[in-house]
Amino acid sequence: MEQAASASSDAQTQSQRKIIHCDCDCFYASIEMRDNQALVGRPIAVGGSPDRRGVVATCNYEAREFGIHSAMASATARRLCPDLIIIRPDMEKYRRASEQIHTVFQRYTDLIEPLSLDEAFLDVSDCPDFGGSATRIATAIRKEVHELVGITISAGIAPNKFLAKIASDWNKPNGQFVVLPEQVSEFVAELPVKKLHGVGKVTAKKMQRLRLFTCGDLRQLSEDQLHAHFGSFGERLHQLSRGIDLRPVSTDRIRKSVSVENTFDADLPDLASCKAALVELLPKLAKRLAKVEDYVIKKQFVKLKFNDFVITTVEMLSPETDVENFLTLCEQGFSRGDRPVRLLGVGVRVEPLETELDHSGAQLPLALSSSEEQESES
Ligand code: DCP
Ligand code: MG
Repeated sequence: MEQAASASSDAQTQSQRKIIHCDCDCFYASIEMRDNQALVGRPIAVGGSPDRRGVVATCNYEAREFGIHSAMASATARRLCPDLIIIRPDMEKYRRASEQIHTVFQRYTDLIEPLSLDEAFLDVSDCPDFGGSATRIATAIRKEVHELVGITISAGIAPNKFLAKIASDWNKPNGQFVVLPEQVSEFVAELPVKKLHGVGKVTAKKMQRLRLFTCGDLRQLSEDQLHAHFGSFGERLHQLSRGIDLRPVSTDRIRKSVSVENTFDADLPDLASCKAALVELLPKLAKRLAKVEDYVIKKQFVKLKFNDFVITTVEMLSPETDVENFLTLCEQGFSRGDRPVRLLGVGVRVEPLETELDHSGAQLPLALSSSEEQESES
């Protein structure tokens, strides 16, 4: 057994990190149950119609008892559970819930790596709240998400992403699980190889033939032996089977836009008042942009929510935050509703600097695009 010897400098580095993996419970289904209490306690799925060869995007835990799961044909799901209620997805609603959940995350850290609408890694190593206890931070996040969004979320707390992700599944739904640095070796030893990222059906079969069932079994092999069996993946297996994962929480993917917005106590009655309010928002936007490193601006946009909650966003390609452009966008947005405005936002779409260097010097044509959506506030 050589695993104890692997308290290498790598393992020591990672033991100082505190990573939380948050994952909402049956996300789309939870949102639908939140919005229609009559669905609570009954088996429901969100997905396409069985008559149109639709598939299940997700289902609640009641439906899971019948063997229904994501990606299953809706027709099969209905056969397994004739009482199954199938609801059409409302992506806009799920996106809005996801944004709200992120506002909770942002209270604790800027280091957030979203994996999907309902899932993210948070690095809370430097968060001073609750005396720096990641366990208590996770509890607070789960409570706040429940209060703000009305759904439950599970969390895994560990010294790295690999373990945090596994841990968030351990006490699902509406639970959390902690792997303390000193528990890593024991926790991973018992873990089935199938739980390792990158071990699919084929690799799992091969491992079974080699009588490698758990990470503890993998640890019996040297790095060279793992390399001989699994090629370049061998090195990763050597690390993962010891609970080592040095991948940082990467925020790159979230930096898609920077914006500020304001909901006004009294609706802005006309275009002139919108323009005046917009100009007042610009210093705030500049302040927020000053905190973002290594980005280039790709677009400017203006968002308006009218007094009937219809939202419209107007954007244009632009490499800067030009005031005249914002005012033009505001005019265009306002003309789509021509009625009082309750919320106004200004922002820019950004990309990391490296992307820009790839095509530096390219002239950006001026173009306009837009989107309009109906918001049903609850
Ligand atoms: N989703 C989808 N198609 C899939 C898998 C998922 O459309 N094949 C959608 C619906 C889910 C959401 O993504 O609600 C999140 O996916 P998860 O894998 O986290 O599953 P759930 O949140 O639904 O359930 P769990 O409680 O297991 O996390
Ligand atoms: Mg989920």
